[in-house]
Amino acid sequence: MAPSLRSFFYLLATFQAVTAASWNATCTSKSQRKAWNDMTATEKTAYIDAELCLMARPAQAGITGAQNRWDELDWAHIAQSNIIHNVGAFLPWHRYFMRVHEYLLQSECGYEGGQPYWNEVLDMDNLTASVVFDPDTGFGGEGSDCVTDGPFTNLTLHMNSSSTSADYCLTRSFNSNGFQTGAQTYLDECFNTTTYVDAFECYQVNPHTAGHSAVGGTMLDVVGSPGEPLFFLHHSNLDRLWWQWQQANLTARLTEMGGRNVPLTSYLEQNGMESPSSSVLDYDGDDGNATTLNHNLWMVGIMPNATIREVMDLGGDLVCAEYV
Ligand SMILES: *[C@@H]1O[C@H](CO)[C@@H](O)[C@H](O)[C@H]1NC(C)=O
Ligand SMILES: *[C@@H]1O[C@H](CO)[C@@H](O)[C@H](O)[C@H]1NC(C)=O
Ligand SMILES: *[C@@H]1O[C@H](CO)[C@@H](O)[C@H](O)[C@H]1NC(C)=O
Ligand SMILES: *[C@@H]1O[C@H](CO)[C@@H](O)[C@H](O)[C@H]1NC(C)=O
Ligand SMILES: *[C@@H]1O[C@H](CO)[C@@H](O)[C@H](O)[C@H]1NC(C)=O
Ligand SMILES: *[C@@H]1O[C@H](CO)[C@@H](O)[C@H](O)[C@H]1NC(C)=O
Ligand SMILES: *[C@@H]1O[C@H](CO)[C@@H](O)[C@H](O)[C@H]1NC(C)=O
Ligand SMILES: *[C@@H]1O[C@H](CO)[C@@H](O)[C@H](O)[C@H]1NC(C)=O
Ligand SMILES: [Cu+2]
Repeated sequence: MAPSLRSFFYLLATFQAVTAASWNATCTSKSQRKAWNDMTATEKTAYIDAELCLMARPAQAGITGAQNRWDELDWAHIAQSNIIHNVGAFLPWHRYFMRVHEYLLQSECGYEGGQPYWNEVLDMDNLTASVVFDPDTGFGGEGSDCVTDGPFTNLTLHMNSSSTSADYCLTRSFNSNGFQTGAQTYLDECFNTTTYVDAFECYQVNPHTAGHSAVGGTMLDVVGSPGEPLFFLHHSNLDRLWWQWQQANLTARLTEMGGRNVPLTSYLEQNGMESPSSSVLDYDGDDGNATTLNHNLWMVGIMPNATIREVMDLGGDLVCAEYV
């Protein structure tokens, strides 16, 4: 090979080595998503540092009031909480949200790993002893006014259900009892379901609620919980559970979607949510009242709209990840 050509390939290889981030291109190198308890101290530090980087980076999506990338991610969830929960798109929307978060870490904050997950079932016996709450290598512990130790001490959030210029601290209040619906018997029950509709309802009600209740505080806010960094570890774990369910009959479940596309009135009332507006419903991509593979997944302009079809395969071009 001519020297110039060789150095060209050398440069290309170097470039690829430091450029972990790839968006929606042919999936050749999947993000390795590890359990927090399996990560080295160096890997944990890299992830936490990248989270702090997102919180320090200027807003870019043109969302009124957003002061940084963290606020924008929070807003993507807040603005749509009445259309991404209690519906078929619950699991796919949150899968896409995990991917967008992971991609921002990789593309804007130099993070080279994959999105970690919290393997919650391992911590059922002793929530407070979980490695995720370690103040030095994890996310820190409780705080009823503000979290008081760890990297997110006094973390200030700016988005809530009624304002994009709020100013409040991240809080946590552990609840071991509330965590118990994440136990193995509940996971087995969900894994055992045969239709997507039964699966999503099951995963949402028990394993999903478990992590939100367990951490408490901001995490318990059905609207603004992504202000809590542990949200992304919890929802990646939930996504992993859905993927396990899909893998149990992959040929069928790579395309199996369904369920209502507007939450039950009782759910909206219970959570003090307004009915979704026609500006969202008119562009949902579905023909009727059921969630389809054509359903539109919106990220408030942080990244392009996707369809549910694009996120069904965890190892497909858009998500390009695997749980290890
Ligand atoms: C849980 O772990 C904490 C910290 O390691 C310990 O102090 C506590 O006694 C444990 N609780 C139970 C019920 O084992
Ligand atoms: C967090 O805020 C409290 C109250 O304002 C303050 O006393 C404390 O020093 C702050 N901690 C850090 C690490 O900034
Ligand atoms: C949201 O923040 C605004 C502005 O600080 C405040 O007035 C409002 O009470 C907050 N809403 C909720 C639901 O916390
Ligand atoms: C799984 O489903 C089968 C058939 O419906 C039932 O007999 C079994 O008890 C279920 N197992 C679990 C763990 O839910
Ligand atoms: C996979 O799902 C399809 C469609 O529901 C079904 O016909 C088939 O029996 C399933 N295969 C297994 C191994 O469960
Ligand atoms: C959609 O509406 C039809 C007619 O009211 C009903 O039979 C069907 O169950 C609904 N589908 C969903 C997913 O809610
Ligand atoms: C993306 O989805 C949003 C929400 O439904 C919609 O308002 C917007 O027009 C879509 N953008 C594009 C480029 O299709
Ligand atoms: C991913 O790429 C495909 C093919 O170019 C395109 O149709 C699709 O809109 C892209 N999706 C996202 C979310 O970027
Ligand atoms: Cu959510």
